[in-house]
Amino acid sequence: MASVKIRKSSCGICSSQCPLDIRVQDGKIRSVEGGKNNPFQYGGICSKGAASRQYVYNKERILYPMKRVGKKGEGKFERISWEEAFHIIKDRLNELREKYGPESVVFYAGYPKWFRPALLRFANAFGSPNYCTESSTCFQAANLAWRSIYGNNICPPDLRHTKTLLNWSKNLYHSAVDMAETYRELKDKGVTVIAVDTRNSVTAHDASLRLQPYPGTDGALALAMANVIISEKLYDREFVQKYVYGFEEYAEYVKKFSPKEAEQITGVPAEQIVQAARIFACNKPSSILFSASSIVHHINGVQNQRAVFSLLAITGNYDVDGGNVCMPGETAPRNEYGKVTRFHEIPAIGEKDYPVWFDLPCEEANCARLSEYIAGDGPYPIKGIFALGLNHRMWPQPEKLNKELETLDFYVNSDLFLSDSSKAADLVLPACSSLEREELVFRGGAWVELTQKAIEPLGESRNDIEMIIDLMKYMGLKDQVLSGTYEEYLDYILKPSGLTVKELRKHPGGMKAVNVILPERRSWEREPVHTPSGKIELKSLVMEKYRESHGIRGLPVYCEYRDAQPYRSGEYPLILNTGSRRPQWFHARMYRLPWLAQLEKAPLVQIHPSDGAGYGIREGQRVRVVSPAGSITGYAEYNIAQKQGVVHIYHGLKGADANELIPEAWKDPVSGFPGYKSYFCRIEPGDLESGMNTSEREQ
Ligand SMILES: Nc1nc2c(c(=O)[nH]1)N[C@H]1C(S)=C(S)[C@@H](COP(=O)(O)OP(=O)(O)OC[C@H]3O[C@@H](n4cnc5c(=O)[nH]c(N)nc54)[C@H](O)[C@@H]3O)O[C@H]1N2
Ligand SMILES: Nc1nc2c(c(=O)[nH]1)N[C@H]1C(S)=C(S)[C@@H](COP(=O)(O)OP(=O)(O)OC[C@H]3O[C@@H](n4cnc5c(=O)[nH]c(N)nc54)[C@H](O)[C@@H]3O)O[C@H]1N2
Ligand code: SF4
Ligand SMILES: [Mo]
Repeated sequence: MASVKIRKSSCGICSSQCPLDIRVQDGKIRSVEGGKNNPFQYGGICSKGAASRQYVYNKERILYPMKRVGKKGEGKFERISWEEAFHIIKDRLNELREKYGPESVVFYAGYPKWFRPALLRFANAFGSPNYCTESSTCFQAANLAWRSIYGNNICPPDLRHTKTLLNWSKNLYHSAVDMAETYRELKDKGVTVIAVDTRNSVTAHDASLRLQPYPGTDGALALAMANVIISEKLYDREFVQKYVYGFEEYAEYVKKFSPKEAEQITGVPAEQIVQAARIFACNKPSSILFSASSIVHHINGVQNQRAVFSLLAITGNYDVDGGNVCMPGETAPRNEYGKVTRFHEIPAIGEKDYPVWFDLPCEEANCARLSEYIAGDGPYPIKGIFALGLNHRMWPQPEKLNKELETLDFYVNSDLFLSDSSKAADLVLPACSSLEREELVFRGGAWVELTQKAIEPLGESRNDIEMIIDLMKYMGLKDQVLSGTYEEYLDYILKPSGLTVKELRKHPGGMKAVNVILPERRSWEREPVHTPSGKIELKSLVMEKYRESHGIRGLPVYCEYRDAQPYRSGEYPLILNTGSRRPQWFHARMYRLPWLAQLEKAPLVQIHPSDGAGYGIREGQRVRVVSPAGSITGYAEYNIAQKQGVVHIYHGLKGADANELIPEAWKDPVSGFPGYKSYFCRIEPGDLESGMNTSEREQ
């Protein structure tokens, strides 16, 4: 037996990319632990990372390229060589380009981020403006809200110097373990943490003050805080006068949201709103920690998020020490990425429906209506999809989307697992995990790692970027950066840092970049803000342009979603909130890992005990959740951390997917983001089974 070696890798399951120490023997992974001796990580990993061996050696891993032999969606495949796979892709994509134009092919990325720049280059070289990603449901709407006000990419809170942290709905103990230690330390340092969360989450529980609004009412809450800050003259008058546009109209608008009125809308006691506003405005510097999802997963999401972000502008907490601070280079107008959707004369999908997305710009096409565009409701026919990690379960009406995917002339998906989305494909490509490739990881403090390949890729699985490089060569597509090897591509990315792949290989734990650009604060003193007015815009001139055509307002107006008929009529009296992160789940991916699957053996429908009593549903009992769009069955779990009148279900579960309950049209008009976290339902008792059926969790 060969001796055990430790390889310095990183976990690729989520974007935290925690460093891992992998013990390897005879080419097999023996154990996985948090990476030691890493100055920017504390050596801990979450339950998902700890189950890495079950992720890598999973029985559903795809090990070879496969070609469909049965009917579409039947899931019958035959092993083929990479050469044959490339040949088919080349033939079919070129055929579609000739027949329908390059725009008929969509280049799509699921959650993983690491390969995205290469996929974008592939789309550009092919000539399609339709590079789009899972970010049509995640992060970009928050970023868009930010950009509409501050003109640059979203700025994180300066946790080192802040005195008040307004944690507006990030449940980081469950969703971003890498931040947990820093967050925990804030309290010891005397930082006042205010949590805004619809539930008393584990993270909110640690805060000094907790506000618990109804889902999707965050805009009203933030506007009421602004009401207090302005009426009590706690705002930063000098900053506002010099650097802010639209203050008068905004101040007039927030008058409607007195704390008392906001209490009616949000369910947060008026005194708490006043208290939070005073602390945020007076105990400065203050900053806001935001979520990529919870505030923007509503049909009023972008405006609610803008109302939240506006609080930084009126209190002078933008780009100052301890406030929300610009990253180096982030104040400059957008780079190569920013031009993406404008490289092409052909408009991208989503441009007509969501123009603000493109004007600000969000740097990629908007695929919120992908299913409808495939069905023929787009600007032109969509005939092919080249996807890396497409998973239909993330979208509202997932089964319908999968059926649409089956109608495409050509659909190829690369994934680690043979997911149901892959089963709808003509061609399936085997991707490898982060433990089977070298990868660049950039951490805080200008720390850069080139992770080590712990083991060789299983079967014939491949690193997606290497695959794209080879495929582009095979297709004769030219690209400045992807024409060499994977290593040359990595060196290109590293260039500004002053590091090289060769050097990093000698330092498996990582190195500090040679060229470090230190951020300079108070960018607004040196240069105009990159908005049409040159100032921070409380009234967005970009958004106001679409008032007539799309009904979009420049002010962060609050829109009451509960006015919708299904709720008002009383037929669906409960608010449906889905997808709050669970520590052991990662969208629709982790159910196949035995260690994790056993932690929660059945689909849970979380309800408040008083709703349980009101609707005659006992804890553990089977319960049917019915919405105007569909119904699913799960098991009731009483949850006192959430508000009465709200039902919460995790998403992505085959056989009980919460996304079947949400209609396609339930979308934010600015971003197209689905209203995952505030739709309507009713609950009905099912049969009184005592045992839970674990086979329901088969994916
Ligand atoms: N374990 C695990 N970690 C993950 C993921 C995963 O699937 N599993 N996914 C990753 C991804 S893609 C993302 S986007 C992030 C998201 O991670 P987070 O930003 O933490 O988002 P969530 O967990 O969806 O929600 C955070 C909190 O928002 C609250 N909330 C829900 N609706 C509302 C609302 O309308 N208003 C307010 N104020 N609060 C609300 C919930 O109660 C929850 O406690 O997590 C990432 N990390
Ligand atoms: N109801 C509801 N729906 C939601 C949400 C919600 O809160 N509620 N959240 C939304 C959000 S914020 C997000 S981000 C989306 C996420 O939704 P998805 O993008 O579907 O996320 P995942 O299922 O994590 O990943 C997609 C696929 O990528 C594959 N994959 C992983 N690593 C690699 C790799 O290196 N290469 C390749 N080729 N494939 C890989 C995985 O196996 C998986 O099948 O879901 C959205 N959907
Ligand atoms: S938080 Fe967990 S899943 Fe995410 S990278 Fe770290 S160990 Fe992996
Ligand atoms: Mo996300």
